[in-house]
Amino acid sequence: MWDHLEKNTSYMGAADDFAGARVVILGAPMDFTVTFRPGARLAPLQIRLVSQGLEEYSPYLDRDLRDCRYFDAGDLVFPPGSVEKSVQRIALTVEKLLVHGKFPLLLGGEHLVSLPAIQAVARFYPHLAVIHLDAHLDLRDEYYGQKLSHATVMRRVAEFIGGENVYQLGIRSGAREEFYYARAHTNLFFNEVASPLQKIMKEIKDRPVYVTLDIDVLDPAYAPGTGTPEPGGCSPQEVIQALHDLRRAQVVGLDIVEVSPVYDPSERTSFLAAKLAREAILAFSP
Ligand SMILES: [Mn+2]
Repeated sequence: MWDHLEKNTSYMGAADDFAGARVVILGAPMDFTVTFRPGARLAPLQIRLVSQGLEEYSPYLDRDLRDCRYFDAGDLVFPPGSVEKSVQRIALTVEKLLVHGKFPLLLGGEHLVSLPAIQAVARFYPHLAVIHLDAHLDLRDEYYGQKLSHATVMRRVAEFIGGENVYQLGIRSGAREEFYYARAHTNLFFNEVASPLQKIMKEIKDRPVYVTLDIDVLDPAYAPGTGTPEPGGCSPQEVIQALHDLRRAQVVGLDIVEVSPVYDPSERTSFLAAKLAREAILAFSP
């Protein structure tokens, strides 16, 4: 389709019809800035592989993937180690998808991949709200001297769109200064996802919304395959419920990041991510 894309396998049931699709899956297999445990670059492929084991029908929504037209664009190819060029490549590709009227469903990769995606979406949809589901605030100003890192991603997002437009849910970890920054600049909701979402729905429902979903918002019991697991997280049901509730908002893009298959031989984390992707496709397709 475009430059710098390669495709080894597709998410289950994806049609070979870019023009007719609303949701377009795009893999961003990057983990160069991860400091603790790398491996998230393997997630887009693994999520697609295990997706074949899921049903196409969602009993929650009474919708079937066969009723939706969505396209799998494959994975972006990154110049290894070049954070700036990789981030730029994500922004350019997401921009193109938006120009074509698509809903980008990005599969990370580390959380930094969300920054260029959100910047592209915010340029395209003014007054964007970002729903950030994560165990971690990711609000450091820099990490090991780096401004662009998976530990600083939401700080850069807050600076770009204004912290008042960032809603951070499920949070239960961060440095003291990150929590102080959040209390002063963003909308912080400690530990929970579903009930805070109910509270903010009025504020966001008439605005374009981008959802960034770090898999570690879920408890490591459900999602052990991630770089920085944080005990005390929420359940899959809570996140699925949140995705369904977000149908009442105008969600224009979504990512699922920080799945790291190597730490989970049971593959349950990838299965969970594949199921969340299914619910997102069904929830946000016309
Ligand atoms: Mn996280």
